[in-house]
Amino acid sequence: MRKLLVTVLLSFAFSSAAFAEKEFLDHTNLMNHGDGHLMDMDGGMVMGQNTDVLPGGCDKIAAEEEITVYAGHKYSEKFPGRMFAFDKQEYQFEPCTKLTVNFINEDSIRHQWMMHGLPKYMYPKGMFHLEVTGPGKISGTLIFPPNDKTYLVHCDISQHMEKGMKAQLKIGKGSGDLPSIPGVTAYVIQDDYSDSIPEPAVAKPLTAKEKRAAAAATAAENESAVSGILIIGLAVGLILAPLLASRFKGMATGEIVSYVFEIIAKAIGLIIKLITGLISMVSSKKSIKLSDK
Ligand SMILES: [Cu+2]
Repeated sequence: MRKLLVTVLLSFAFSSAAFAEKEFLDHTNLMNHGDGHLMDMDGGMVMGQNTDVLPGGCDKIAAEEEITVYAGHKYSEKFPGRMFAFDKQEYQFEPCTKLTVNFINEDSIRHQWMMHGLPKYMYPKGMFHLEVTGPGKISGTLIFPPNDKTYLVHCDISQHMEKGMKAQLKIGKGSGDLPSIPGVTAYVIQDDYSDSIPEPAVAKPLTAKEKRAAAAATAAENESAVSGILIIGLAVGLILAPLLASRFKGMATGEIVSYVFEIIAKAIGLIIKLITGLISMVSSKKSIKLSDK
């Protein structure tokens, strides 16, 4: 009986979701939210879908094309130091092309194929965007504007672009190259994988004698600071005491209290003015130093 129970429990554990390979999902059943925005409840999303509106300057759809984009960790293996990548880093199409993108995510995390810089009058935020959470496929369509331009395509999940999931898409002749496209253009920050990295400098530990000397110096410093403040306080008290005594002669207790509060309020106001003045002085000095890049 016990053996049977163990077997049942084990087989249940191994067949449960935690142990199963993530299933590949074909996101075809999307809800249309309008404005080219489609979604499902399984992490699939399309934004900026446009299958029929011609961008200004296009007389007609010049060509109909279809591509399949693969996204995943394994595509970054040929780029040292990168973690994620698309299977291709560069695309080129003719102006006014209608393009359907089949986006396949091969990782068990969220990836996107996001284009920026499209005309905002027809693409919300100038974006065309495909997204899949976990292994799966999603498709979307857009129509390119007529001008030669280079568009950034990337995954916008935190750090995925910096870690390699980045490409450029040229319409016509494009408008130059974007930096840090893996395998296409130079990295803005170049990693160093040579073995000539110098050993980090290690601070020499202090000897017991040096430690004692340092402690004594700190103590002396603290002491002198305390006695300095004490002397200033005493001096101020000594000067103010006779002045206040003559001032308060013949005043009622209530009057004295309100007078003292007034002085305190004035002093605080003065200190705040002084501090703000100092801060603005310091910050204005800093802002002058900024170099134009
Ligand atoms: Cu990603």
